[in-house]
Amino acid sequence: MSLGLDTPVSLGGPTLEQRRRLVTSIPGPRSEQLLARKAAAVAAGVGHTVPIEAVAAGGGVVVDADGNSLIDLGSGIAVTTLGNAHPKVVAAIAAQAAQFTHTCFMISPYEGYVAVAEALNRLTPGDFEKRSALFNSGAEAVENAVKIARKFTGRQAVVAFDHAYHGRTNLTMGLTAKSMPYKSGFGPFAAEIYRAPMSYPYRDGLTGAEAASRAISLMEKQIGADNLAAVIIEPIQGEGGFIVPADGFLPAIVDWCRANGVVFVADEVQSGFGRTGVMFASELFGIVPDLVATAKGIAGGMPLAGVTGRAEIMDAPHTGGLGGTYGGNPVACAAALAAIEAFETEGLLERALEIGTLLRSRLTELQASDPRIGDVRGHGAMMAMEFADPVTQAPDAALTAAVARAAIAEGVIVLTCGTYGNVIRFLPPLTISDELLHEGLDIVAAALAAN
Ligand code: PLZ
Repeated sequence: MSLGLDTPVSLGGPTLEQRRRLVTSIPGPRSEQLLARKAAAVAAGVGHTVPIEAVAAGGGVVVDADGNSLIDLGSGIAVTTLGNAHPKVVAAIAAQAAQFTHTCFMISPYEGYVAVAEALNRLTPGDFEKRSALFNSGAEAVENAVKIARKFTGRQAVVAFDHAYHGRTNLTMGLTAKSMPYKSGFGPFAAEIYRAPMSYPYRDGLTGAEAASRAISLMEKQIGADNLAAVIIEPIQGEGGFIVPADGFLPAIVDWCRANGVVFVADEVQSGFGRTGVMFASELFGIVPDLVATAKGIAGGMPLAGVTGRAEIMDAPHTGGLGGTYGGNPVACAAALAAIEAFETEGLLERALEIGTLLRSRLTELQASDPRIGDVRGHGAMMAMEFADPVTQAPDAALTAAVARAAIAEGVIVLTCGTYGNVIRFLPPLTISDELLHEGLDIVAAALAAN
C-alpha cells in the first residue's frame, strides 16, 4: 500500500482490509455480550469510549468481534503511532519472549534495557551527556522525574500548569489539573505541588512572553525559586485540550529555570515519539529540557516508559534509589528497539508531517463553514479542534460529545479531550492511508453538520 511516500511503510495486522465496514450497529451483539460481562466483572471506575470488543487492529483500522472495521483516529491514546501490531514489533516481541520474559533488571541486567537507554539518550533533545531509567507507565516516569529532581536539587516544591495531565497515581493526580474524572474523591493529594497559569492563546490572548512572565511571577511570589525542585510541563498539552503554547512561552520558562537552578521536566508522554513530525515536541519550540518523560509511542503498544536527561541530574539518586520489579521489561524493550528502528528507516516523521498538513487543511476548511469551531491547533499527527459559542467563546462540551458519539456510531474512532470537554483530537496511527483519513474526516464533518 502506498501512503504517498518513497519509503514503504509496513502496515500492522497485514491481513486486515484497510477500509471502514459496518455490518451491525455499534455495538453489535457480540460486543454487547462482552460489555455485559465487563459490567459484571470489571470495576465501574474503568470506563470505555468505544463500545466494541476489539479483536484485531492494524494500519488504520480496528476490527471488532461482530466483523465491523472502524477507522482509527485515536491510536489507543497516541500509543500505536507506527501502526498496531507492526510486523517488526511483533517479530521482536516473539523472539524476545522465546528467549526470556523477565529477570528483573535490578537483579540480572540484560542488553535490551541498556540499548533502549542508549537510544533515548541519543534521540532526546540536548547535546550533552545523558542517562536514562526505564519504567512501566507514563505516570511512573513522571513520578520518577520528580524524585530525581528533588534529590538533585535538595528542594521540594514542584510546579505544574493549568490544564496539565500527568497521570492517575497519587503524586501525578496532584500534578494533574482536572478534577472530574481524574481526582474527584481521591484525595488527599501530595504536598508541595503548585499550579501556574498556562499559555492558552485561543483563550488568554497573551503573547508567549506575557504568559511566561505571569507564570514566573507566580513562581517567584508564591513559592520562591530557592524552594523549587522542578517545573513540569507538556510542551503540547494532551488531555487538557491539545493546547499549543504561544511562541516564546516555553523558552522563557526554560531560561528562568536554568537561571534559578530549577530542573525543567518535559512530559512528552503524549507529544513525543514522532507524533508531531519531530521526535519530541520540545524541538518545535527550540527548547532543551533537563529531563524528558516518555511512554506511549515508545514501544509499539507494549508498556514501557522512561526518564532521560542530563547525566549529573539523573545520577543524583543513590544506587538502589530508582527501580521497580518490571521497569524496562525485556519484551517491552525488544518492542521499543524495533519501534525505534521503524521510526528511523520507514520515513514515519515525514508521514506525521503529511498527516498534519492533511488534517490542518481539512479542519480549517471545516472551521470556515462552521463558526462553532473556535480553534484548530496542533502539530503533525496531533491535531485538534475546539468547539465554542461563536459569540461568547463559551465551551461547547455537549456538541463535542454529540459529534464524537455520532462518529463512533458510524465506525470512526475519535477521542475528545480538554479541561472543558470541548475538544475533538486526532491521533491517527502514521500507517493510516490518506483515503481512510479523508473518509474519517468526512464522517466527523457530517456528524457536525447534523448536530
Ligand atoms: N503524561 C502527557 O498524556 C497519559 C491518559 C488516559 P500513563 N494520557 C492518557 C487516562 O484517562 O488514563 C499521560 C499523558 C501525559 C502522563 C500520562 C500518564 O501515562 O501511561 O497512562 O500512566
